[in-house]
Amino acid sequence: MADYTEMWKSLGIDVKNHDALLAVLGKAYTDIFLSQKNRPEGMKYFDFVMSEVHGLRIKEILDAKAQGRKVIGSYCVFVPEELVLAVDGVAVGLCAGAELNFEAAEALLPRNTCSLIKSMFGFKLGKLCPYVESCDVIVGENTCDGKKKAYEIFRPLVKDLYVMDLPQTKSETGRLVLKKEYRKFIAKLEKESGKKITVQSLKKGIEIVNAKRKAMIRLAAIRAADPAPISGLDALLINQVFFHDDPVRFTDSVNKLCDELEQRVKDHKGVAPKGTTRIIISGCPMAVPNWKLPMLVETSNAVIVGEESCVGERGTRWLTEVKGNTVDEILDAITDRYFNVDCAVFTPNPSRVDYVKEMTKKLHADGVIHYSLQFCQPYIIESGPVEKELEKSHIPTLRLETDYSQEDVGQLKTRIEAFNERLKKK
Ligand code: BJ8
Repeated sequence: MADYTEMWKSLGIDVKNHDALLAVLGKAYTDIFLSQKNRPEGMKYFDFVMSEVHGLRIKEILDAKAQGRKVIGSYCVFVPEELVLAVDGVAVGLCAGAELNFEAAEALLPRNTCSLIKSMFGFKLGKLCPYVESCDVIVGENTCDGKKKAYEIFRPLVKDLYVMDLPQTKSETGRLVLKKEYRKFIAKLEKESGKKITVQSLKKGIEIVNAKRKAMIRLAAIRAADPAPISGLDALLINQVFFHDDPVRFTDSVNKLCDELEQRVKDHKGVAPKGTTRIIISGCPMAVPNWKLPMLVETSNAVIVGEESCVGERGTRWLTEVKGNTVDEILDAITDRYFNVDCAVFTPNPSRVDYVKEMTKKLHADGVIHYSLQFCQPYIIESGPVEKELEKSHIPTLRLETDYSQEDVGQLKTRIEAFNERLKKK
């Protein structure tokens, strides 16, 4: 990686601590990703992206800013990238996947807050994330109580926090709330960028994002093959890169990888032997660099074949229909698309478990691991009924609760191995 010290300094990054962070991340990446066997050649692009994640990509974003484009950060898949692209903005999903600076975060938040929220504070308070520091606007959302209340404390820490309200029921009123919020968001984006969203710019934004999601849908479908042509770790990484890479280049790279994977399937070539235990992970999103659980699963003689998560199929499986002759009509199509997202903050939320069942069937999975972050009430509470429903359908399910620390690694590994034994005896 080139020397980006001056660029980081210009963003107010704490360069010393940031250097230490990059060293830890680089080692973890080598140990977890580069040590895998039979990786597809196409993963080289994603290895490169990760090696430059705080370097070249940030430079590209700052170059875009210098040309007058606005950088819009977000923490949730309910924030439509289509709208950001329609004002020629740069959309960045902010990650919050590491246990960094939690002491500082806990000075502002209760200790029993989920790791994702603490990480969001940790990165900001420690001045460790060049993405956060590059944003012109950060978009929060009223989803779970944790995030909703945490944004109140987050607001004074950042340049411009814009909070979007979200419905909690899949009712007609809920849909109207969502559309109204998206309308308000358009006004914010137009004011910020000085550009008006037109039918043409909105359709162009939809096309770019649809192409990106189509590539992910293609990748998800290829993983039905046995032997698995790609590891769950690599597939998760691609889902994580989805949030911050240039969308057109990303789409192209995923499609190239899919060409290779389809050939692998024809050649019966995989990352693990045919017949290896196949697992689906369902639950809370895993933001970069949260790789703990997939690493434990895939070093326990199993392969992950799908993620029912916002960093996974919940975030990518729906496309936006390109229909309508006015911005308002197109906004209806965008609202319809996002209203499908079955996050556990919705009540009731039956489509989520239905889709886990569907995924299990189409990806020929042997079992499901339900992953919740500690103190995440929506997913922990929903995990009970999800487990019940899956077991009723003869889908073995393991419920795990964890955080970003490494303290429970041994305990988790034991439980995962015991679960694998159960799946083998099926
Ligand atoms: S649409 S899943 S990205 S809200 S883990 S902060 S829920 S206490 S992340 Fe999410 Fe949007 Fe839903 Fe998806 Fe709260 Fe739970 Fe923490 Fe969470």
